[in-house]
Amino acid sequence: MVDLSSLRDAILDGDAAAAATAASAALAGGASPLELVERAIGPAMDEVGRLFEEGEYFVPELLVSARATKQVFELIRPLLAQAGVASRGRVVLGTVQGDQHDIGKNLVAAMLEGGGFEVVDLGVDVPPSRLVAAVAERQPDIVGLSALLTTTMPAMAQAVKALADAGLRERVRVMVGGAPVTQAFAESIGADAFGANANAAVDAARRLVISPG
Ligand code: B12
Repeated sequence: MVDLSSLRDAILDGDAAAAATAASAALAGGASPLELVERAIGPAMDEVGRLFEEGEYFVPELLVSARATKQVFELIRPLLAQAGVASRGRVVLGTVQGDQHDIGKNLVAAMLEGGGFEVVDLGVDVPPSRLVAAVAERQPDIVGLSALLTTTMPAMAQAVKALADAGLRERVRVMVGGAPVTQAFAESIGADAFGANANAAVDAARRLVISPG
């Protein structure tokens, strides 16, 4: 098994150039793009979150780590897309209105792509109107919504309601996630699935396309 500790360390140090170099070396050494996400990027960002909570890291450290992660995603995204055979389905994904957190969403996007899904990433701070327009235009099988703030969880409910008001709710399955989100909350807003992490997101997406509705 390829040693991914230098990639993990580079992300923790927020060193984007070192992260890209370590990622390239790991890929050349036989690691798969998915392994990089599961064994290095995910654990490193969990650790960054923990260090922030404990007061050891502050916002600047968070941002440089997030940037290093993005650099690695640039490198592995085309490979992840190749790895997924025929598309299992299309997912429109975004962080809800008022919320700028995208590290977890980006991990979910990468894992979904690695799992064979086509992902349309709407980015962060997505208002219901933009979500509705994207669903109407791109006709996804699944909508994935992320929220990291308790104050933006209601925006998830508003997004689901906006889909219903636009007559699109019956056409898509909705899955939700993010640190404050729970299965009970997902059910309370009428979402079809909840995923606690990026692996669970892929499992949920697979279930939703097998039994859509
Ligand atoms: C990084 C971070 C930031 C960065 C975000 C950078 C970026 N580009 O994302 C910055 C510095 C910008 C930031 C800003 C703020 N933050 Co902040 N932030 C965090 C932090 C430390 C880590 C979040 C993270 O990336 N975790 C790592 C990823 C991998 O985990 P994740 O996001 O949970 O995602 C996983 C799962 O939840 C799931 N998932 C996620 N999305 C989805 C979607 C679907 C569909 C599915 C199925 C699954 C799924 O899979 C992911 C992968 O496993 C958390 C603390 C924490 N430990 O969670 C605080 C935290 C979320 N932030 C917090 C706060 C308060 C803020 C600010 C309001 C601070 C301020 N006063 O300005 C602002 C808000 C800005 C805004 N409007 O959004 C609070 C929220 C408190 C609350 N109860 O609401 C937290 C919990 C910190 C704290 N303890 O106080 N933050």
